[in-house]
Amino acid sequence: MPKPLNVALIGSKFMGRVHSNAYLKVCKYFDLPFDVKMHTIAARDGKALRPFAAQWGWQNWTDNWRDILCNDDIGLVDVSTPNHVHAEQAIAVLEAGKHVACEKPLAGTLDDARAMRAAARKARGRKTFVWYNYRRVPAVALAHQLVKAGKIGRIYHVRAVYLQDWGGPGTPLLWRFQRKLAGSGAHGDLNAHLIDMARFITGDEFSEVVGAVEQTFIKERELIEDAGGEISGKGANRGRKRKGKSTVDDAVLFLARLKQGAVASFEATRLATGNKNANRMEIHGEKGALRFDFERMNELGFYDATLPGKVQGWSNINVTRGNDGHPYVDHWWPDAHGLGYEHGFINQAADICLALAGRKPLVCLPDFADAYETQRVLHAAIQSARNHCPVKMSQVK
Ligand code: SOE
Repeated sequence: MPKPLNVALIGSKFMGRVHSNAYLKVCKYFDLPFDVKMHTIAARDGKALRPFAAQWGWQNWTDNWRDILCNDDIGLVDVSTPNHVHAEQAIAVLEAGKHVACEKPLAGTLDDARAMRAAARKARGRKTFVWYNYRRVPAVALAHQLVKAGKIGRIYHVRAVYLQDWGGPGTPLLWRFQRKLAGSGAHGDLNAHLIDMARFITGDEFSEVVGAVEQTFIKERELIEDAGGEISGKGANRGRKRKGKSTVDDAVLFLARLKQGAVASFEATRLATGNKNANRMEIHGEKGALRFDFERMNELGFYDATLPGKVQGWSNINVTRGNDGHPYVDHWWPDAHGLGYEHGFINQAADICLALAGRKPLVCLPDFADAYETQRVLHAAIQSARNHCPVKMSQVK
């Protein structure tokens, strides 16, 4: 019988629900070295905690996350709170001798991220993870495997966009629009994913941000009672129209160079009208190309330029076939039954369990040091936008 892994989760909003679902399901679909126990949920809103715990099957609940630190039964703590508390909570967890899995981005600022990396280095034997969930969408994991196998050869271009449109004038002043809570807007929220995915799929690192533009289109937003609310802006005071200043970007676009010579473009926006969650990437190489769109997440476009010209063309791989070795899908459904957003998180919960048991996850898991590299690029892009100049990564410590 696998030994129990008692998990505590801090945060009960959107990611709190997604991660609760992952811990609830992971042992049902993966044969793991641990029996994952949903030990404690912690969140500020004490009133909502009891029903949340009952709904998801958390054994205990507390409105003081620090209660978790002194509970020796808890082995892994999941930090799924707004960006400005990632450092305080993750560092306290590491200092309490526990493993930590933190939501992305690592932090709202490079300074916070650096402190988290330092704490991880000091915390001997404690493992750290960051929920860059798109690495475990089977099509993205397959893209990583194909590039690693040399199927597209030398990479010339990475072209990445993350287009959403929920950030219009009617969206209230959520925490995500307040720099002191989020650090940045669409940039740290969405370009963070694109940078991580580009690093993960290409296996390359950034050498320079050549130029960037940062734009806040909507300068003021309606104040609401529950600023911690998520995208839907639940709790908006429809009656009162008091407004507050948005202090983050609605969109950031930047151009970059990768160390092995590729040139890359990135675009993150919450105002791409008509696009709901279009996390799209195209990678063009000497021997072929790949393209992915999360809104068609079970498919991967592959162009094999080594075939005879007359038969070259984009193939659309339906990445749902476990018998063909498509990543993760053998734990799920038969061919072409498809996976959803939540499965990437369940796949990551499984890989975290494997890593905690000293076993190799199916594809590499980002720890705090890895995620710090993504945070450096986020920082460099903002520096480039604000100073209207290129920023070499060697300048960003
Ligand atoms: C909002 O932009 C959001 O929920 C992001 O925070 C997630 O990381 C992304 O996966 C979906 O959109």
